[in-house]
Amino acid sequence: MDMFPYPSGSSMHVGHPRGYVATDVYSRFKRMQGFDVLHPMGWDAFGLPAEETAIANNEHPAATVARNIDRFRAQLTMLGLGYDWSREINTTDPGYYRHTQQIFLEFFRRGLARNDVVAVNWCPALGTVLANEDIVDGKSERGGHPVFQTPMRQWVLAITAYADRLLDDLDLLPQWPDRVKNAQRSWIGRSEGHELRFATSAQVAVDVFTTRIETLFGVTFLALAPDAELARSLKASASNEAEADAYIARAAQASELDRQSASSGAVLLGGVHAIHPLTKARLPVVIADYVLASYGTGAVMGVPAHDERDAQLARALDLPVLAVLDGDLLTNSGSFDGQPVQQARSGIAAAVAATGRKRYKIRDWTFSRQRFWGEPFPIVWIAGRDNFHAVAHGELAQWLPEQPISHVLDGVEYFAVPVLPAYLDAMRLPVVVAYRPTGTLEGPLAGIDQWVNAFIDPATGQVDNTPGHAGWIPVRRETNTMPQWAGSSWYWLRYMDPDNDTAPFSREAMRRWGQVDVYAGADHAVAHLIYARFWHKVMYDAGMVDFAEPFKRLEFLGHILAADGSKISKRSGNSRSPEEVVREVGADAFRLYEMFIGPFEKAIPWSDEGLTGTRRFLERVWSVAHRVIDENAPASATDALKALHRTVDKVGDDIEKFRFNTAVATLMGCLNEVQHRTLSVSDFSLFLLSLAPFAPHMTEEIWSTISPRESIHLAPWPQADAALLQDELITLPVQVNGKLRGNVVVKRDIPEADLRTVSLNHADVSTYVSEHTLKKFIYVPGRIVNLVT
Ligand code: ANZ
Repeated sequence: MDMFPYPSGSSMHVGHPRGYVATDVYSRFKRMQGFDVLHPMGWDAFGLPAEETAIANNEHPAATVARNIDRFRAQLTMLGLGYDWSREINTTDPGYYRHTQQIFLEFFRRGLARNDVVAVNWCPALGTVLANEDIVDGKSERGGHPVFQTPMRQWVLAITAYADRLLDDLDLLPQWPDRVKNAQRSWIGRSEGHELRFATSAQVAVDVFTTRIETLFGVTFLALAPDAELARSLKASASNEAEADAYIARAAQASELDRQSASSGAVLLGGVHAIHPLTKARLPVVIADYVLASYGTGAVMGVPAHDERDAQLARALDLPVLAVLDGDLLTNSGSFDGQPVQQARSGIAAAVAATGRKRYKIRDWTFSRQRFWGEPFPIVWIAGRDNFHAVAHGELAQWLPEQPISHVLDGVEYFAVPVLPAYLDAMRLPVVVAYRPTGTLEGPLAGIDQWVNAFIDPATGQVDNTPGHAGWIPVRRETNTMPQWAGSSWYWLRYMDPDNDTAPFSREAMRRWGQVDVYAGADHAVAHLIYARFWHKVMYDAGMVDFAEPFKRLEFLGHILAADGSKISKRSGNSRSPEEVVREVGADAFRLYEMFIGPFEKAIPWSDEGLTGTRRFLERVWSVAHRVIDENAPASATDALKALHRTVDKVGDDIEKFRFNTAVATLMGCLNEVQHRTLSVSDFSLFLLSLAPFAPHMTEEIWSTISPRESIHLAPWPQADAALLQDELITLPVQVNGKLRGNVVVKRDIPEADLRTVSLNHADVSTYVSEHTLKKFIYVPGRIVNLVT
């Protein structure tokens, strides 16, 4: 499976298809090996870019998207990418997103979807709230507009409830690159520490979270986040409340990211102090913007001797610094002096009755957007508790969370009512062209009356626009939409059962295909992978899937760059269209070039010369093939035969490992070796079969002469003859302490770790040395193995 594209622009440039060609080669290879291969493609088409293009063109985003998809699909088809188009999906198709809505209802009923008033990243220029990952250096990632923190009612998904599993289950993924797993680990950011309480002079206790409780005797102040509730209550007791208010207001202007990189200092609360739980010393209390309200308890015990940010603050406000660690031992710490850190940690925690706590960097996921072009939430709001109780029964009650969700508007309490799966047609986006961001905190749907106003049948839960049905109760549709991440958080499952209109996918289809065996795409995908894994685990808990992780193996590709090493982009004018390239050299040469250009995971600049090279290679394949067919020799020269078998072996191995560039190099080397030799048609077929996944059109054309009844792409992948690979095997004498004890026969390029195991396990060697007694393993490559006990 490819990470499906985002058809926002009108077409692709030559860099885009690299990953698609790779998965195509891989799936053709797997199909030849006899696997039943599902290689699908679809479109991730909700979101800001499509909406903005539509607004600029003054048309409905569905029209923009349809046009872009047609162009993208034509381009992919032109390259001979063997997708099963009968399984094509489009996240903006109502037949798809009704299931996204239905899966959201699983979050809702499990209490994993909240409705909170939270400080959100409000971007006036885009007219929307952005997720933290949509912001770079305090500006919107798209367009670089300023972003402000504003409180707002939002849908929030409780991803933190899954933080431990998202972290621990990374161990179930040996076929993921380590750096990706590490990126996920640091995003989740679990730290283990303690929470402890400080009394204050102001009748309010301050709880702090620390990962370094052994430094407790070094605490010289407490620091509170400006936007934490605690700061508000404590500053009210301060002698300089006005100054504190001004500081809090100033801090609110900056985003969290700004605050961490460029702190605007701190303010000392006059006349307020905290009490050290052991020394009973009076500690100053400050409000400081490097403390985040959303992490830990929103309060920090300041240890300037051992923490850099605390040290900066102590310097700025001229607060004392007290060192309590000397290397690994405690000092200035009363009865704990001289203890090592580990021991002091548990001792001090016990002395102050601190609770062990795990904390996470990851936040609950602000899941609503104030845009038009997204999945509407399958939620309507009903006024008053009586009305809510009138609908909350039967099937509808099964979709309600334990705690009802409500909010108050103009003095009326509104309750969130799920729209049942059977009635989700009522939650399709309206077909209006004239919508715009409202410029207020609310999205465009809030300005469309026929969207907002509806009725619900208390008997069945059906939602409809028509007034006048007896007994139906007026409701207001939710006007927020889901973020772009929603549609891509479950799409692999939809490919397995794309036409199912009663459920997102059937259990049989899910069991038949199971996990995605290989997932390939760009490596900016940390957020996508976390969200997808989260949704998958919720579906797992809901009994919808029976495997805990969605993607078994992950392969990241490097981008193709412009000739000067810069990023290919339409704006910089350095992009070539795939159409142009295909017209010049053909789709096969283009595919072969994208695979040959360099290691799959490395970013590589495009080169027209390289392209000409692969084109010439294919021309030689063509003429050698026709010479061989015309000559129709009964047998091949022995050395040529060996070269062919080695090639099949190596190319298969390389494709399996996503080493496409060395596979192509092997094919090129092989052609050089055999092109002037006598070759039988059936032996040369080995070459054609191993080239077929890379150059599907030309090999098929040649194959039609050799084997007119069968497609080369359905022919079995050839098995290399082990006897002909013989001279790849070498015999190595194995010595133990300088005495010859046996010989091992191994592949010439055997990894040393394997050679070590093979040598130790040799029957005549193992009597003299074992894993335990082995001191030294010495390998003189190609000559001898020496084991020293
Ligand atoms: C005392 C201390 C002494 C700390 C020391 C560190 C070093 P990680 O590892 O990232 O979880 N902290 C706690 N809550 C915070 C908040 N809301 N905003 C900013 N900083 C906060 O970091 C945990 C440490 O970060 C905690 O341990 C606390 O400072 C600070 F030599 O407590 B420490």
